[in-house]
Amino acid sequence: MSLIFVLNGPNLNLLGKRQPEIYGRETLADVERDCASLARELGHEIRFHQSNREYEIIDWIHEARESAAGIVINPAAFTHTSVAILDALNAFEPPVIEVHISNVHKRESFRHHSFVTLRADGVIAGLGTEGYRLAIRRIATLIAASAAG
Ligand code: CA2
Repeated sequence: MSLIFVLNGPNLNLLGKRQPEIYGRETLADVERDCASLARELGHEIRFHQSNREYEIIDWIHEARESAAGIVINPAAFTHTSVAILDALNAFEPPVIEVHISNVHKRESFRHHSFVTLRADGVIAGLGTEGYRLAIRRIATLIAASAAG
């Protein structure tokens, strides 16, 4: 059994409560529940966090260095601004999958650039909250591949 960190950036605590036309109707608690149950099915465990503060996300990435076999991250608006989150992820060796609920490429041009993409092993955008579950599946595949050598 491996531990997968699922990290969420600013304002994602509002998921399901505002702008359902962009982000859907599922709340972050729904996403956490679904990710936990899928991870369990795949023989893994998740640690799920959300913060509106950049340093907390960085601290969780540092914590993941000690204990996690992969990170699923939706850095939200920090995606487009944070060299600090990129630097923290660059110090984390196992797989990283970047998730965006909306299709950032169909939106304003400032959302087209991601610092995190420079480190991510894969990027999922525009598949709604299902993207989180797909990212967990991918991390599980990569964990199995690395265990098989
Ligand atoms: O599509 C995504 O998942 C984003 O990472 C979401 C961020 C946005 O800044 C990125 O460009 C794309 C925004 C998260 C805010 O989430 C809300 C959810 C419901 C209501 C209001 C904000």
